[in-house]
Amino acid sequence: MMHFKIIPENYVNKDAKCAQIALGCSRAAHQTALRGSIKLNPQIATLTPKVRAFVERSAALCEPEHVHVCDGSDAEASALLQLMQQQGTVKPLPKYENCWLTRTDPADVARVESRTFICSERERDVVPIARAGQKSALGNYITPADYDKAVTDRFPGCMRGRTMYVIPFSMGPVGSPLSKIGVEVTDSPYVVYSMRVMTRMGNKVLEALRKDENFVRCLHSVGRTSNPSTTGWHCDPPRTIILHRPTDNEIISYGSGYGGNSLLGKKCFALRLGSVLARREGWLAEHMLIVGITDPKGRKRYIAAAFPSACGKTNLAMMTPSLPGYKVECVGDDIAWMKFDKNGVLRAINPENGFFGVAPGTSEATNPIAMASVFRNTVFTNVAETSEGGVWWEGMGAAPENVVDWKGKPWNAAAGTPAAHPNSRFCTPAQQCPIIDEQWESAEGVPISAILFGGRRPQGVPLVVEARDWQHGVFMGATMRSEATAAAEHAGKVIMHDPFAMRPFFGYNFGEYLRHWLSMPQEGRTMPKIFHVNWFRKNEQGQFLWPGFGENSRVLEWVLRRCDGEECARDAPLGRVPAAGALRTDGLASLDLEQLFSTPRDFWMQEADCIEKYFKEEVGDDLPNEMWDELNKLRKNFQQS
Ligand code: OXD
Ligand code: MN
Repeated sequence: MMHFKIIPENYVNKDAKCAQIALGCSRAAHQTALRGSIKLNPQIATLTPKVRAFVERSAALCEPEHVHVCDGSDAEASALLQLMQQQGTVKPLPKYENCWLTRTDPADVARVESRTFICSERERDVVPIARAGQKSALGNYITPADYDKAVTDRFPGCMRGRTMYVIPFSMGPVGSPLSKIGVEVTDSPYVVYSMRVMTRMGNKVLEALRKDENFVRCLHSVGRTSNPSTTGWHCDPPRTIILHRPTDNEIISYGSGYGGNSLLGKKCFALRLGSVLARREGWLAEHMLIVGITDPKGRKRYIAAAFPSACGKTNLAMMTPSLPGYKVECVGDDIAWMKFDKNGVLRAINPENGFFGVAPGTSEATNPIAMASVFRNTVFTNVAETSEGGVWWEGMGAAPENVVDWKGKPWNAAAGTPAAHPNSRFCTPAQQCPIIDEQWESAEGVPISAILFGGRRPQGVPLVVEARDWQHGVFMGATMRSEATAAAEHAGKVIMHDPFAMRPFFGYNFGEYLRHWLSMPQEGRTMPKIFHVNWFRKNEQGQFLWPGFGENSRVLEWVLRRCDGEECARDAPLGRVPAAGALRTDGLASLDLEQLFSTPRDFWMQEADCIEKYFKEEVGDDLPNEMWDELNKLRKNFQQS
């Protein structure tokens, strides 16, 4: 048994024996938990009473051998790396500076949506009425009794022989009025190391907790495997579960060490709990990137954009614009917390501190900025390894010789299996992105001029459409659909409904979420314009009709001109589209603008039927009437066209 070096082994906190268990654990489990003593590091004494109580309860439940409160220091990060190397969870990538490779258990490679639940007293708090008692695509409900049982069935003694790390973390710059604090306890050093990249964590957060004791409690364990994998990666896939109890500000996750299942600040806190907090407090927690765009006149505007996973969010967030004189700077690539300020301006922060980006498809051609960001201080997970101690993935360029695949086996390209897992990731500090925006850590957030919704739609959906008004924009968000992604456990390329790109991330009833969005326009507020974009339309031969990537700056240019009130749009059945000649296409060869903007009537009548079915089957009486009004307008516009 390996002991984490920076914890004195003889440090025993007798107080831990008096700990009470309030994590849904039964009395019997409580008794078991009190066997033996737990070694706590001296920092525990510096915790605020609420944090300390949470840590002690968690320790009593999980029975770790040690408890270590993370300070976020470089020394701690080095000790973690040393430990993970000894355990075989990471290996160095000598080709780069401070880069590491992790291979997970092949059964633990993506978010597990089917095992992700939200708990509340009433099912309707979580799931729209139409799905009461059934499985819903818009939220998995769990009763308080089942929630407690899930915890008692899994957690007692689950950290025996391991260290429990306590990670105080801030989502958003420490001290910003838009930020929130969490404390994650976990038995995974990989999670601690990744949380250090993805959030602000350590002593400065403990300091902030002294001023405001409120925090979200996050309990995570990789669980106990009966069949430990050869990679040193612990997990318990058959019993994996991810639980949220918004009323108690609590997240509990068991059995997976991967990404959104275990880095609890990201999807669990910033989106699922975040959306509940946002509704309660009158703001928006969204699955959106944030970028700043400076035009040739030097005017800078910020936009937020929601795309489902694996639709090129990171690429757009780090775009190299092809239009001369334009500059794009990145505030965030995945999540936006947005609130109207006292002047009625919608302001956004990126609550994260790093990029947990999908590696495959990232290259000098598609995202040179990501390529310039990720080869320092990065943990790569499930990518392929080269013989020089570098990494490789599909879409990066020509495959070097002697590649070892993500499972650690020599890769044979001819066998047809991917070298890197399609959901393999880089976990990189945002600070090192060469185009990180100078305002990215601004406490008040950046002002948002436009909101984009989009998806991967090979057919029927035009390049860009502007919503006629806010309500129409909300309808655009509500009716978003996209091809399925490798970021979760779905198979195949089906077109899935993914409203607001939030389908797996709603913390409460989607009908109420829509009402919350509809309530945003208020006196004195300047509402951002809303647009729907689709970079992924194909022709009958299956080729993309739009070049995408840096050329998307042409669409952003039109969007910003519209934000300035320029008359460069015409009315179309779906909303406003660029007037003839308004979209800058100079220098783009063989563009079929007619196909790119065509809206075949049959396609849209069918789409309207799909939307109606979806609204009825998934939302029912919880759907705000405004959405039915918009659907009627959509049908009417096509009937008249
Ligand atoms: C992500 C996702 O990992 O959306 O960002 O799945
Ligand atoms: Mn995401």
